[in-house]
Amino acid sequence: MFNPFKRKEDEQKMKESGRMPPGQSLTQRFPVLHYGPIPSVDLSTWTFKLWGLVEEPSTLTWEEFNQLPRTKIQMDLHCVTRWSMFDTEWEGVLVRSIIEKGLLKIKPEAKYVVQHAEYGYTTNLPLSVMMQDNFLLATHYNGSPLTPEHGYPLRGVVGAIPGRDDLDTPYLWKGAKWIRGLEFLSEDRQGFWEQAGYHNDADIWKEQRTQW
Ligand SMILES: Nc1nc2c(c(=O)[nH]1)N[C@H]1C(S)=C(S)[C@@H](COP(=O)(O)O)O[C@H]1N2
Ligand SMILES: [Mo]
Repeated sequence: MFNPFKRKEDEQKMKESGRMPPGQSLTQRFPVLHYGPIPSVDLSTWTFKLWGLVEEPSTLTWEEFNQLPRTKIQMDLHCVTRWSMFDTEWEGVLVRSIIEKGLLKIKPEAKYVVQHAEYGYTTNLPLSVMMQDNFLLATHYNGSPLTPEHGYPLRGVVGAIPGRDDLDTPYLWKGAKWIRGLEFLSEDRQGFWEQAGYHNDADIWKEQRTQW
């Protein structure tokens, strides 16, 4: 429930515990933020493609995607527009686990990954970041399937795992809602917001919001 007094209190706690990145403030609601319309999805024709610098490009159906090994993680989300949400719970597929299990074989030259979503939205990350524990191809949020506005049926999501100072943590735009595939590259290629001037690395602790 929205409660302004509780909000301030919780925000203070997060600041004291070192979980609040500079320039952020706590939100109690899950804002919806994206460019363009919300796609409608037919799971019987939905596919997820893996291509570029991979040994074998593949196209997974929804059913096949759901047979991949699954993981649950708790993360704090930080949006470049300055809201932060704490202790959110996500379930889905870790890119590292499909690579480690040999379900996806990437070529050694692959160093960067572009997420491709509906309507041409893209965002880029180094492969090393996408393989961390804090990047998930998520089907569920807080125990339920994603809602259409938050990326149903599948989204990339990236956030901070409390205590994991070893992880790079980018802002939330580095996770594409309505994601339909991953393209593996040897050279970096900037995505939608990055081309518009958002910071390529987007580190929440260094406050890398824009390139200007
Ligand atoms: N496909 C797509 N994914 C997207 C975006 C978008 O415009 N299109 N916006 C990004 C931005 S800027 C943010 S902050 C988050 C917001 O996720 P939310 O709406 O679930 O809060 O989605 C990211 N993923
Ligand atoms: Mo954003």
